[in-house]
Amino acid sequence: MERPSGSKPGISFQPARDPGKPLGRRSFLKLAAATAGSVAAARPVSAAEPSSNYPPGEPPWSLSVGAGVVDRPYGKPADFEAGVIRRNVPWLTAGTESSISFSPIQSLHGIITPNGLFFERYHAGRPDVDPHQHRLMIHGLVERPRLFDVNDVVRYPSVSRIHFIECPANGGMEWRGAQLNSLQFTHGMISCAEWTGVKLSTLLDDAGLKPEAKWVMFEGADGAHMNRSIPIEKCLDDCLIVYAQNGEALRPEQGYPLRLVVPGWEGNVSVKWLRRIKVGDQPWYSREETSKYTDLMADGKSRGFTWSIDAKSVVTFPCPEKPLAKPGLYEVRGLAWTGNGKVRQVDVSFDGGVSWHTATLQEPILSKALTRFAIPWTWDGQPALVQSRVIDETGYVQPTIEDLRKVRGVNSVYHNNAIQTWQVKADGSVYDVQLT
Ligand SMILES: Nc1nc2c(c(=O)[nH]1)N[C@H]1C(S)=C(S)[C@@H](COP(=O)(O)O)O[C@H]1N2
Ligand SMILES: [Mo]
Repeated sequence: MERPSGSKPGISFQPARDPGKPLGRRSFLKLAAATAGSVAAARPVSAAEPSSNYPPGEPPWSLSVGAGVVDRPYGKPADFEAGVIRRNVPWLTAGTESSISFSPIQSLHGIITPNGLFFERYHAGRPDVDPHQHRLMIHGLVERPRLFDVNDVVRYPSVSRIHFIECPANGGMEWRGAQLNSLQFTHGMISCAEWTGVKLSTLLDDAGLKPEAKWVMFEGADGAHMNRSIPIEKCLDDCLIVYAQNGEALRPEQGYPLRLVVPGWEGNVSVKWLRRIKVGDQPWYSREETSKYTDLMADGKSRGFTWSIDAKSVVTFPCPEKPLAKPGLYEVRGLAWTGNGKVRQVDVSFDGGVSWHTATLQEPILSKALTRFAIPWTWDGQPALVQSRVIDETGYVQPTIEDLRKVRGVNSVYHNNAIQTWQVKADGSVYDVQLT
């Protein structure tokens, strides 16, 4: 297929690979079934249904007494929303204990991810931590080593902040080409919550940092004992030790009962089930910052400590799971975020990046949080190539996948923040493609 006129010469159009071929036919069928199911659930009621249920008629649920208050001591979504769930990609990892579940961002609204739909990433499964037996140790280069229980942490002055967490492997399968025909799978390793806890600086001040303190190691209570080293400047800037997520205790999936949140940095450093904080004078060079979470470049060398999440955005409607029903006026919607602070501007293209239109940013626009954008679009029923491009408050502009590959090659699985292209076909269906 030809790129639209006005685009750079010599550029060819590369559609999403059939995931069934390189990845095994059965996995593809599972993906296709999952996608088809959620699309069907979103379809409007058909004209064949009895119109006596519509106003001024009365449907059955208006003519009887509803359920009482005792059957749902803890609420849950409507049964009709059963397709809005986290999903995993079976071929991605050897087992589910070292895997990832993707958030259904194609079905979410606003900037807060409901707790039951927050993406999950485990290196050794999800431990069942007993909060009464859990302790947080602070030791190393401090004047007063500490052993806190959860209540000790809760007694400190509290703060609530809205921040995203994104695994740097989000989009990692798309480095070599468009691979997954699904917004959930190309971008669903991101979620955003209101976190409540204590500033890390408060706990470190209380323990008393020694003058040589330069780095801090954080370790989880899971079987992986997952641990990362973070420079003291970031620790004293905006890191949080949290015990609550969107108003309730952290979910076990997110690190119950205590978690580190490192705003704007790759999700891996936000250590869950936090049990140990050790202050030192140099990094620990743990597995997660040497063999993993480093970026293998084209020349075979690796970049280390690539913490910050660069600015990224994606159109969430339309997308493969949410096609266009018919020509007409739509509000095109999406999400933008940056580890550098706030989102300044998002532009949307309907012709594969030839022309751009500035979208409206929706309030609130918070630092290191998801930001919503929207722009009206009258779709004329012709094929289109829909993209979004974010510029953050530092002036950083989201790159194309070609630009990223020029600098970084295709060896890495991490930090792919490229502009996403959705191909809209004349029948309104939407596909993951790359313009190369
Ligand atoms: N203790 C511990 N912390 C952890 C992990 C883990 O496996 N064990 N996974 C990390 C990774 S790789 C990411 S991307 C984030 C994911 O956070 P979430 O599962 O709350 O979405 O947690 C990080 N913290
Ligand atoms: Mo991750």
